[in-house]
Amino acid sequence: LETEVFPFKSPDNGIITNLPILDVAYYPEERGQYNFNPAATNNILPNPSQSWGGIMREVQTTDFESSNIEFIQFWVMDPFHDEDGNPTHSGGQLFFNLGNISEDILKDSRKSFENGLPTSPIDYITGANINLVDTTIWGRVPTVQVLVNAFDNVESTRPFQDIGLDGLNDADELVFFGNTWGPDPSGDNYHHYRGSNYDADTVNILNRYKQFNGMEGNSPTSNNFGEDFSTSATTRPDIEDLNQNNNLDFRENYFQYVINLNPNDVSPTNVGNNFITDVLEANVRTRDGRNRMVRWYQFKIPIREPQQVIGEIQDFKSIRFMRMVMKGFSEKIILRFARLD
Ligand SMILES: [Ca+2]
Ligand SMILES: [Ca+2]
Ligand SMILES: [Ca+2]
Ligand SMILES: [Ca+2]
Repeated sequence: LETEVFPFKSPDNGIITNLPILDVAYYPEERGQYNFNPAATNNILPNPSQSWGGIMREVQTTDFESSNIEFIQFWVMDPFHDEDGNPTHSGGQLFFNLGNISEDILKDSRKSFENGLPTSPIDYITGANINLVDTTIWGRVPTVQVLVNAFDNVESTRPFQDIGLDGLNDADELVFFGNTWGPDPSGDNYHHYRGSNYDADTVNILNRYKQFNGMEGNSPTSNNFGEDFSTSATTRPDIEDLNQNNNLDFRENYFQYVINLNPNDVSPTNVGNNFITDVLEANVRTRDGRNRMVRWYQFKIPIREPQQVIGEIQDFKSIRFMRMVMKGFSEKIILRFARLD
């Protein structure tokens, strides 16, 4: 609830609001989508502290100078709190990148976009559709130009297009990458967080979201839901063009900011360091009727004082993307963000 983090804020119009929250769960031991690290066995990575995980998005107001944007500011629920966190967590680092960030997720300088893929099978024997795709180390990319960011209108074609950035369905992934990676070699298969099979197996809430960011099968049409509710995550094709300017941007010029996330650096005695500007403790009543202490930290990063400048970027006039990366963790960590501005 909003009042947990902002106890003195009077609710707008007397309505008690649920605070918009972004939960980020990072599993450094697990192979993510399109990670073909040869050291992985059964999808588990041997040196988790060398892994990284990140999310990026486009920035709508790109000129930070004329719009006077000075801080990245957010609240995080204490991930190391002894009541529900891990006080002996070995920790890691949280990076923020602001600037030009590559959209070329499958790094090959080619733009992957599901809606450019053929709407019927590719057959190398008959030659059907083979001129519509090029082969890359990651799979297939369209050779055609498509300017409308939408799937083909005919519903029956969806299974040929909604197959992820690799341009391969599971069967083709097996042909491409062999059978050492399991039944989903690219690791890109989607599953809605609700599902009869999840219910039957009483899968917990975190595991229910593990495949929700999958890009293969995340846009089923209603005849393919397989449940009596919509299992679609998005009606939009997955595409290596986040800001939708019809361009694959693969420059990496950005400002970098680093926060240390470990039980020593994120503690009530460290306010004033590590970009922590405030700490808040609140007793909340949980749904099962217990009283529980919840601690939130406020972080405020002055964007004019980056720790590092990567590539060529001089000013804050064209900040087109923001990326958040977690690195250096050897065990799972869950970050609950409130008001990430
Ligand atoms: Ca690419
Ligand atoms: Ca795929
Ligand atoms: Ca797959
Ligand atoms: Ca998709």
